[in-house]
Amino acid sequence: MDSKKLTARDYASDQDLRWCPGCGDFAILKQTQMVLAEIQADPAQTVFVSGIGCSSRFPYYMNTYGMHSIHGRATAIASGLRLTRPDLNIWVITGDGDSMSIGGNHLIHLLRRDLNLNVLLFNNEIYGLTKGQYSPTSKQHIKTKSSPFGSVEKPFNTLSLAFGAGASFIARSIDREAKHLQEMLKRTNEHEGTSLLEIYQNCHIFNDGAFEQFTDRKAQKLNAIFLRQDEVISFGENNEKAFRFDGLSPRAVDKANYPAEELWIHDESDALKASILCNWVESNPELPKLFGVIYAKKQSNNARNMDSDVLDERYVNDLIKGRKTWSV
Ligand SMILES: Cc1ncc(C[n+]2csc(CCOP(=O)(O)OP(=O)(O)O)c2C)c(N)n1
Ligand code: SF4
Ligand SMILES: [Mg+2]
Repeated sequence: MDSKKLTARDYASDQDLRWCPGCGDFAILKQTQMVLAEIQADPAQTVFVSGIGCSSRFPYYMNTYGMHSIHGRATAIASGLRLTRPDLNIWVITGDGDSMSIGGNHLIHLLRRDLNLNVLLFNNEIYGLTKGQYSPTSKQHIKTKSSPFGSVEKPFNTLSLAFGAGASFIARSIDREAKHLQEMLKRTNEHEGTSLLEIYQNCHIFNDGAFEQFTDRKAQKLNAIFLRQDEVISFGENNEKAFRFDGLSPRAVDKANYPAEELWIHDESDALKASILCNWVESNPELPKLFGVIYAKKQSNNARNMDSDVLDERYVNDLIKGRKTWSV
């Protein structure tokens, strides 16, 4: 890399952007390019691997290495790349259909293996590219081309799914919150291991307004909790509500009635509390949805060990020359 300071524009390719005007993907692309400029990522060492979907067109628009791969298999292809090229900074771009329908199997095993990859899950709660069928994250009863009478299935709780699969980093942001999205992209990149960043993304053609309750300033206060490390988890129109533990059960209380130390203070490294956030807060329809870093496990460098175990040539050579192989 030459010594010239790179700007966000340097990470943009010369390809025409083919997303519908107004699509949330534009904002995510822009914030990603800004973050890469901020950290001065070397384009020659950076790779974006995507599956199939509108969101998966992302690598075309990046002036880095990239691969628009196979539906649901970006996670598998990126895993192979990670194991052979530990020097690269690898990002996986996937949609809610790509990662949770056809690619569900590969996503959970990547999270379990915890290879050092950054996964950006563009969740618009719909299949955009194929023109508006419901997806595993679509709200129940949604009427789409493939569910004309309303969908029957309950959507995945994405946070709980990731936590259950053993994810070491789980975060959520949204296309319209530029600063927050930038901060989450940086955190995603910094984490050693598989980092899952779910990004709510508006598909204004097939599922417009699905996340309006989190972007409209007034509605956001009632419907979203923005988690901050070491701060009381608070919500409500005037941030007047918080949680207080009754044994292992959190109860919503008026913040003013308790000293801060008696309230739930967010600690992203606490696995038990992360499990309560993912499995209880997130799935309670009466509570706001979570944004920010929900869980970030303090790593013991397992991810690196696994890379080097698999890559250790001596091990492979011993295996091939050893007694447990034979020629036919
Ligand atoms: C093997 C295979 N099955 C189905 C398809 C059709 N297909 C292409 S993209 C897609 C879903 C995309 O939805 P999502 O991942 O949510 O991406 P979005 O377009 O919403 O960004 C489907 C079903 C395909 N291309 N290949
Ligand atoms: S169909 Fe939806 S997700 Fe796809 S480019 Fe258009 S607005 Fe974006
Ligand atoms: Mg989608």
